[in-house]
Amino acid sequence: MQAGARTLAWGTSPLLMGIVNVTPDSFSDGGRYAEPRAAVDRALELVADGADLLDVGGESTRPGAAAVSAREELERVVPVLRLLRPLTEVPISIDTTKAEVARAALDLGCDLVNDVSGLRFDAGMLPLLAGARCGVVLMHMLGEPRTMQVAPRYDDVVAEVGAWLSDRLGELAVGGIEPARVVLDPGIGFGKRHEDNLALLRALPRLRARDRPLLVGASRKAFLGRILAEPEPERRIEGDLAVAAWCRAAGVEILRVHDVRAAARFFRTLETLSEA
Ligand code: HH2
Repeated sequence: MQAGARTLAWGTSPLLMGIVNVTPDSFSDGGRYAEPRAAVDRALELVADGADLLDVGGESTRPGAAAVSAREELERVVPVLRLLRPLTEVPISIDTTKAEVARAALDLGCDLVNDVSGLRFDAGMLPLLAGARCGVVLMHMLGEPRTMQVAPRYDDVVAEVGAWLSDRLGELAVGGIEPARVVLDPGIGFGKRHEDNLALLRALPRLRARDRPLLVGASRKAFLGRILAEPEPERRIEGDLAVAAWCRAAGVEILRVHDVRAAARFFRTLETLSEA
């Protein structure tokens, strides 16, 4: 699919979206890359490790995280994007729910906007993206990060998330964002109980509306901590790789991961084994 000036081409394994958190309070790598130069070095390391895309974010969305102002988010991500854009040709996505941040990122050459609110939090986001050529990651979240894990409830999580993605895709189309530019994401961990996350991962093919590509972001998340009885997010790699194999078998197009090197080597091995 076309995403801004760049093209995403699907293969037998999902494309790897490497996570670049420019936040002091990310749940998984808390503040390590908050300095622009360090974030750029990390991004280039992810590309060398095999990242097919980069997702740059300046606001933590972990459960309970406090919102940051647009100004603060801009101060975090703009220096990184300005330095990074000329240094790599891989598509860059901006992880933001704010139209002002998305606009600045698109002006600096970002190719996709990854809005975990499903373009709900900022009324300016839909018209902005309608007037752009960028790719759009449309993710399902119940509520908002501050409260989403308080008491999430579904009668049938797969049917409800699937219907929401499909309906929202239609609303985006009415607003001027063609479905051909949109990637769908069930939003693992965003207003979901443990069993909801598992049900969604078990039913991935059912979440695909209008043949659009699927993105899964499960890397280091709490449900893996629970399965593995592992409190340290950075020590959940076995869970990440199991999810990677699972998503590959389910035909997922993009996997959002922290440890790109491990995932790339894992897929390279699987691909070599499956060559006829
Ligand atoms: N998960 C996180 C952030 N952005 N975007 C999409 N499309 N899908 C996801 O599952 C997703 C996302 C949370 O992970 P992380 O960026 O590691 O942590 P933080 O929220 O602290 O930035």
